[in-house]
Amino acid sequence: MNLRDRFAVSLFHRAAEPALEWQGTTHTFGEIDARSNRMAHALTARGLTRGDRLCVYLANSPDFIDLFLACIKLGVIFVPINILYRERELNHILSDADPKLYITDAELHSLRASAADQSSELSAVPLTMDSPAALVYTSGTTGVSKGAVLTHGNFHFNGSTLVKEWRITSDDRFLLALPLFHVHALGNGIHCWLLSGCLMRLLERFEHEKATATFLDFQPTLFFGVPTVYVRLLETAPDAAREIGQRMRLFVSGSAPLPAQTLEDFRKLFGHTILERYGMTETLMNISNPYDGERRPGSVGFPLPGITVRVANSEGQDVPDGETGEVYLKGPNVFAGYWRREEASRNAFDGEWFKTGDLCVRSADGYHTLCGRRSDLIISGGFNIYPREIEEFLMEQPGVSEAAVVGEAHPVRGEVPVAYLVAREAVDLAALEATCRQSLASFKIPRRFELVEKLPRNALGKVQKHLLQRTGA
Ligand code: MCA
Ligand code: AMP
Repeated sequence: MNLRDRFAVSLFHRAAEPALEWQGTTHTFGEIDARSNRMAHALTARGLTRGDRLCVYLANSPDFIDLFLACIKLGVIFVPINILYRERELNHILSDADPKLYITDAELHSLRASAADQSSELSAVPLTMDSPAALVYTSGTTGVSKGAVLTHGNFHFNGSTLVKEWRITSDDRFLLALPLFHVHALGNGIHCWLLSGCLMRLLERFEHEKATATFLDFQPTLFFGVPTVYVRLLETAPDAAREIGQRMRLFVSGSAPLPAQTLEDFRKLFGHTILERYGMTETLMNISNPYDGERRPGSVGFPLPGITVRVANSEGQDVPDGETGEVYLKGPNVFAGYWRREEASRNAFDGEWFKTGDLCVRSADGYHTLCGRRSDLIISGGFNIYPREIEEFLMEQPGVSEAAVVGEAHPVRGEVPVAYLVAREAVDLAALEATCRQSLASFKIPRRFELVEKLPRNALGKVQKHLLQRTGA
């Protein structure tokens, strides 16, 4: 049993049903099955076989889905790359994943041409739920991005759990506007769609200026967003919001904290309480507010069925309800380790428990509320930024002797990065910003650079970032 067998509930048994709307064209499940089979033959013709890696640097499109399904069917390991990454970030992933093939727009063009002549039938490759399906790169506190190995079983468990818990059925109309290179859209979006057999309209990206028109036109019943998307949707005119809310069944938020005020403002405008849940690349979804029952503002709810969660102190012992600890968890959702990094994989676990690095408090009635992280992490518009990576980059630049990057509150993006620099000689800040723009993904570029005489440090020499945040406000 593997993901291909599970996707057959839609790709084979619902072959004639409408599956995907993309830029005015509707594809059936059968067409998607055939397209991905042809793509699988085209990849085989390029020499790809089970266990090889395929890196994909593409925006959302049906081709992206074809490539993912082709990999699932062949046992090729799919490696999606954030399209906002620049050369430096790309080079690291390309050398680490060691792919047989790397697909950009140009390469896609020729691959599509060779797929067109291939057979739409494909024989089964022996794969199990333990077979690796994807490597998804996630940065760590070390600043080095690591590939999380996600198996067929991880994706299947996650998708089927969410379908059940969030009551997703083939009657749903699902609007997906998140980037497919992250697990929010790939692990939750694509899998909930294919396992439920609903109709999905895929957008190239979320554009807030067009959001109202898209919602009114497609009339979705199901939508997944990051908090920034919900803040943007608060700009919707009241009449349109009411109409959208009447058709809608479920709005889900995750990837970053949803402010309680946004949840409340959204409820007033659309008449829906957003369901907030919590996940990670390494574990897919862990904890979710209930479909029925109270969706508590500021809280992420209860562990999903089959997942065991503990809240632990720094010695790994359980803390009582009401006290802060780190989220430890185990279950069929937990990844198979970091690609070719045995030590990092070992360090991520305490025995059988995966250590998430997220801090939380559990209430007496079982709701979990996240309250920060053990390590530095800035989340901007749902994209993760590890300050250490930017600090190291800044310190490589001429004249910069020290750098500290902190998150500053932002009304739409949640947080944005700001850099504090100690210079050993004159630093041209405009040139520095231009260098960042060339080398780093747009969301990682500090929104401000401030020169300071020295960084505040504690007795151990560690930079006290909270002091910078205060002076920088
Ligand atoms: C953002 N930008 C993009 C895209 N998204 N460019 C191309 N394609 C995209 N898909 C760039 C823009 O060029 C711009 O760059 C900046 O980001 C902000 O764009 P703007 O139009 O102002 O958009 P916005 O209204 O602020 O909304 C941004 C967004 C985007 C649509 C919310 O941030 C987004 O799609 N975020 C989702 C990220 C995500 O899926 N995370 C899940 C990670 P410039 O600033 O240079 O002008 S998985 C995860 O965290 C775990 C597992 C979990 O729990 O889900
Ligand atoms: P990633 O490494 O991209 O998978 O991001 C995972 C991280 O996003 C988690 O470790 C959390 O810190 C954060 N995250 C995900 N969902 C939520 C949420 N609902 N509230 C707060 N933080 C979240």
